[in-house]
Amino acid sequence: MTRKSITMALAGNPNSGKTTVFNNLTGARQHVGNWPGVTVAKKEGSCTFQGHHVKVVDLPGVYSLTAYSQDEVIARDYVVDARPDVVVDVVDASNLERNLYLAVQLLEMKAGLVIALNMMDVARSRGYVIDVTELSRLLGTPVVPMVAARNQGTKELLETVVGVAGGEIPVGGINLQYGQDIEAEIAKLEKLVDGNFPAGQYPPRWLAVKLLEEDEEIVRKIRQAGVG
Ligand SMILES: Nc1nc2c(ncn2[C@@H]2O[C@H](COP(=O)(O)OP(=O)(O)O)[C@@H](O)[C@H]2O)c(=O)[nH]1
Ligand SMILES: [Mg+2]
Repeated sequence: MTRKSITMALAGNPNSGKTTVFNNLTGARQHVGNWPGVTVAKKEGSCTFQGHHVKVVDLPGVYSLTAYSQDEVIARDYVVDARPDVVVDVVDASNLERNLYLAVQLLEMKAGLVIALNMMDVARSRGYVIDVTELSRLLGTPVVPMVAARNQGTKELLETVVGVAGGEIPVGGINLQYGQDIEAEIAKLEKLVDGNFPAGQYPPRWLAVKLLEEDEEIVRKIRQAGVG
């Protein structure tokens, strides 16, 4: 790909190693500000890789992307509003099941997702054998094994991020199926919101599911947009 600027966001559960990955990527090239309108710290940094300028944004650590906490709303809004080229979900390989909950939500949002499968040393020491290729196939998105505490996997992560940003490496998205009755309602709502929502970057199906969940933040945004 030609040289370009790439924006990547780091998402992940608290304690998955996000800050360690962020520091490995950016070194001293980082600064801390605040997310607009709130006192939550926003860390940004950058690095140069294979001639590309990569901006890295550290999102608040969250377990999911509902609207129940300020951190979740910040992370979610950044993914859909700022549209980073790539979202890297730092996943704790020793707590795979719990961590994949967020990964699935990001896949549902059709974020350009790369899984940084961190803490591989901890997973190994507990005797867990993770088939990385199979995990990547199942999720339909790249998975990069890492031991961030020893700066292992950083280069591979950047190679993958550059490949995804350039369109050479495919990323996945998934639609969870909710059964006939709910799917019928989703289809109706999807038609209503599709194209009507000014911030048209939200996937219509995702909006429809959030409306059925009565997600306060999305209901408010839809009302503001004067839809329905
Ligand atoms: N064993 C091991 N520890 C790690 C790894 N990555 C991060 N850590 C440690 O895990 C703890 C939480 O990491 P941190 O980056 O602060 O997580 P955050 O809450 O997601 O930002 C710290 O003590 C790190 O040194 C790893 O790959 N292996
Ligand atoms: Mg942190």
